Amino acid sequence: MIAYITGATSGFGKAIALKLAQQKYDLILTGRREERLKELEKEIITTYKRKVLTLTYDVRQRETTLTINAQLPEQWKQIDVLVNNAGLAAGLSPIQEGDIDDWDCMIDTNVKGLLYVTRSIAPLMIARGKGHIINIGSIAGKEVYPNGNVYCGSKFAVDALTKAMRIDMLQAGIKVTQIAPGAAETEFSLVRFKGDKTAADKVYQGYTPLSGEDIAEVLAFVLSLPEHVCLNDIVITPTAQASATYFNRK
Ligand code: NDP
Ligand code: 8X3
Repeated sequence: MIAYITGATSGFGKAIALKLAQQKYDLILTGRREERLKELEKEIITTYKRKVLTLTYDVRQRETTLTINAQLPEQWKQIDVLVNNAGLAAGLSPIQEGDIDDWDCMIDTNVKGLLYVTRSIAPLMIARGKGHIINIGSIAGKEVYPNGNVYCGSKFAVDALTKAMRIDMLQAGIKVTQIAPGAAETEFSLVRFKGDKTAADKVYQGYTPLSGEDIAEVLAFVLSLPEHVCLNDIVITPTAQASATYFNRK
């Protein structure tokens, strides 16, 4: 079994890679930070004895993404699972004050990047008549919150595209699932606040947030189900979170 995971250099993607390695998947792992991909490759080979192919690229680069995936070695083309995880939030400000570069970055990564990867990999699954695409959406793709505007819009797009993929690939036998997490402590907030650790830490104060391992656990459960069962959409929050903005902080 082969799983292809985008954004495996940290957070959810890394935790999912380790969990699926433990479950005997060989892995195609992508991200922009090559050194981290190489470290993870070493860890997986040493600990779990699985095969790993690392691909260092930026999902925003259309030609690079399409070319790298078109040139996958023959033995790596039988992809059973695609996890569209690479993504980010950049900034948190009202739309009338938003940084347009941040908007482009989020839309290019979370929406267009996800589409480029899916467009590359889905035909390989369809040719085999099986495969499972798991998109990492967000509670921000279910509810809009103050200053979340473009990030929320990009994740609403993931929500819609997940439904569209399930419809378009139904006759080909492809499963499509969205996992939509709430607050999870990864590098997400550090990236959103551009390295401001104090602002990032504040997001997770007073309650226990989700971890990458929590998401990996749920994803592994999704993959454990029988061939005729497809979990379509999973919203997962910390116990202390009831909506995008309502928390029980101590
Ligand atoms: P992290 O910042 O820890 O991980 C993000 C991953 O995405 C990294 O591996 C990063 O790799 C990769 N990535 C970002 N931009 C690009 C790009 N242009 N090209 C290729 N890879 C890229 O955050 P999370 O693990 O939390 O985020 C993973 C996903 O989960 C995202 O889609 C995020 O929106 C979503 N999410 C996060 C939540 C949270 O609270 N943490 C909640 C709900 C959803 P690299 O920098 O090496 O390229
Ligand atoms: C990340 C969760 O609520 O910060 O997608 O947008 S949230």
